[in-house]
Amino acid sequence: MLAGAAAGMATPVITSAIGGTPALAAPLEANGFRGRPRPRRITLFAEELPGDMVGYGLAPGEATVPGPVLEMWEGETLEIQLVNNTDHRLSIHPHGVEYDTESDGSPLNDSFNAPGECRTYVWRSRTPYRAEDGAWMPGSAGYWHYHDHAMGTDHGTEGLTRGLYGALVVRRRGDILPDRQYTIVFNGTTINNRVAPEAPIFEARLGERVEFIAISHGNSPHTFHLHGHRWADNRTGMLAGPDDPTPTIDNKDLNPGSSFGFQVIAGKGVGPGAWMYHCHMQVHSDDGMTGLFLVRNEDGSLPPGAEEALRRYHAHFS
Ligand SMILES: [Cu+2]
Repeated sequence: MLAGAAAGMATPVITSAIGGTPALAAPLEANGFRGRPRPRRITLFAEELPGDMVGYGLAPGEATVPGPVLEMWEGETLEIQLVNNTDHRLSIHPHGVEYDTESDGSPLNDSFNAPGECRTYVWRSRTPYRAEDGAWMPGSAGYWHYHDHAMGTDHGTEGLTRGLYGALVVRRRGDILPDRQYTIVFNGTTINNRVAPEAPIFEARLGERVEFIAISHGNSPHTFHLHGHRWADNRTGMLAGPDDPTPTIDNKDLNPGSSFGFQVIAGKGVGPGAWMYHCHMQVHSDDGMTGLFLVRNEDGSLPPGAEEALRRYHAHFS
């Protein structure tokens, strides 16, 4: 049985049975948000995992690679208490949000967790604002990511190699929330530290809104390609209207430290089926940087040909 977890529209809290990207929503409205939100506090646990991996998790024993999707609404502040349950120095370092040097997560700024230590990191975000000279400055909204910056080297090279990374989504008020959400990290020549036929199989039902967050780490350039689907090359992956000149793409450069995200309507115009996603550098895809986006029928059943495609995926790379 390959069924992923069901998910509602009201909240982006989603856990995938395959791929391991539990999400953390930021329900500001439920907290009585009135323009200036109180800091929201979460606790993350860094733990050793089988296969020489290390992951972040929202509870002891729940660490995954990638770690949970952390979400903020623009304007919100997130206080992260990181518990280091390993014997290694490690940290958490975000992209895209604002933080003081004490929350940098780098040994350079003496900002990390010693083995067994608990440490709080504070991330701030902001809405677009007008500078004193009148120019508009960007807000924090975007598909970002976080990662270790201290294990092994001063750049966290061992931590990154072993899986200490995850997605950070900062949403603008009014952004459309997905039915399902998946993190894809091209790390070295792996996908989420796995290669085909063990690379993640992400699932959805025909017509569901699916959000992909793509991130890269390591020493190689990559190109991310998704079969049968396309998106607008901007912050959200969506157009503002029929005349929006944003290019439409289905393939995008993904270099170390980069990230982007987009939403698609699963199977829209192409139908259900086993759709590949992969790195488009041939030597990488041939070596197993290939996974599947399995779009089921609306009732959850598999469409004709999907079983065979799944078998071929497993046979081809094993
Ligand atoms: Cu590649």
